[in-house]
This record gives sequence, structure tokens and C-alpha cells, in this order.
Amino acid sequence: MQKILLLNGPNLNRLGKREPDIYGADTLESVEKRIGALAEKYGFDFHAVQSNHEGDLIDALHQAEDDSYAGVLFNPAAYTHTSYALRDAVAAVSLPVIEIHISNIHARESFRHQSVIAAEAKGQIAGFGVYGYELGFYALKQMIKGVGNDEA
Ligand code: CA2
Repeated sequence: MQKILLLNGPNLNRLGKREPDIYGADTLESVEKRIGALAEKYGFDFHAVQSNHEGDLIDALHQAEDDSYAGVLFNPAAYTHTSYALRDAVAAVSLPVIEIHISNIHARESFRHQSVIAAEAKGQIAGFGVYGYELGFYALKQMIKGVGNDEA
């Protein structure tokens, strides 16, 4: 069975607990459950990792490649704007990585406008709240299984 990894970066374990005006009221656990259920519905194995540590996120990407994952939904959080090491990790794996942001990073403080990850990701979804993870899942599914193959 093909496998999908949901990877979340620093502070996203606090989702739903602070700043609901920016990030909404859903917890990370509920997001992981929702994407896990979608993955199951479409016949994927699913694994979720959240880490506050850059190296652990890099290791998770390498592990996904070594374990033959089909793709990754990745919210690098604040590392989006700073981490060349994570950018290199995304470039170093051959599997598709979709960059997800809950908020519209382009409409916030200027330091958030740049993503150093984006050029190595298959695409970026930002500004649709936690629904962005679902949008990312569908994009990844189509990428893996093919366009127009909705039941697959
Ligand atoms: O919009 C996004 O998904 C971000 O990746 C979230 C990051 C932020 O640094 C990026 O610029 C955009 C921050 C994640 C922190 O999440 C929190 C959630 C609830 C309470 C506090 C922080």
C-alpha cells in the first residue's frame, strides 16, 4: 500500500491552543485524524510526525524516502523562511513534497513572504486554514495516482 507522510514543524503542536484568529481552533490531533481518515478512504497508509527540531524534520524526510513513501504534506512552520537545511532535504528526496501553510504567509509580516522551501516543493498551498491540509492531500493523491482517477 502506498504511504503518505504528514509532517509539521515547530510550534504546530500548539494549534488550537493559541492565536485562533490566525490559525483557527482545530488542534493538530484533529487535523491528523482528518487527513488520516481521508488517506484511509483513498487506500493510503498514513503516518504523521510533528517536531520542534530542524534535524528531526530532516531525518523524517530522509526516512520517508528510505521507507518508500509516495509523498509528503509538509508545513515547515517558521523554518519555511529560514532553513536552507530543510530546503536541501526536500531537494535531496525524490518523492513529491507539498508545502502547506494554514495562514496566507504572503499577506502577513514581510519576513513570512519568502519561502526558501517553495522552489523545491511540488507546490504551495497557503491561506485556507487547516483545510489547506485537505487540499494538499487531494493534490498529492492526484500527483501519485493520476488526474481523473478519483476513485483510485
Ligand atoms: O501558516 C502557517 O501554517 C505557518 O507555517 C505557521 C507558522 C508560521 O511561522 C509560518 O510563518 C506560517 C507558525 C506555527 C505556529 O503555530 C502556532 C499555532 C497556535 C499557536 C501558536 C503557534
